[in-house]
Amino acid sequence: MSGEKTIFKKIIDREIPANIIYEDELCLAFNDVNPQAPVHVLVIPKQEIPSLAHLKDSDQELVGHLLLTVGKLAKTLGLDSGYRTIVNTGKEGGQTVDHLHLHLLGGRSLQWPPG
Ligand code: DGP
Repeated sequence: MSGEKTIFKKIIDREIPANIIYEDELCLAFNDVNPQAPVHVLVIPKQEIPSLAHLKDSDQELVGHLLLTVGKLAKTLGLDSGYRTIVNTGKEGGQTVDHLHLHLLGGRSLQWPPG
């Protein structure tokens, strides 16, 4: 990829700080800087993939790993009453950082539909 690093790539490279709660060879999870719920974690691949729309068939295992990681983190964080997982994609989807990320929100009763 060309151009300037995204803020999430800078977090991966430890160029800017983040409250990292989990890391493995494929992904990183850290607290959202602007939490929308008592628990608001972002799970991101270390690989630079701009959005869900950029995923390829060959990313199947990685995507499964990201989703499984969300579920495991939810358990670890004690979200036994439920939680929400969101992937905003593109401008109208509300995506503001061009690095694929899964939001994990919980710790309060969440409303539906979103805005
Ligand atoms: P989205 O709107 O789906 O692209 O969500 C991007 C999220 O990233 C948003 O909830 C705020 C969060 N965010 C943006 N910049 C930073 C940062 O520098 N650090 C952390 N921890 N989160 C950030």
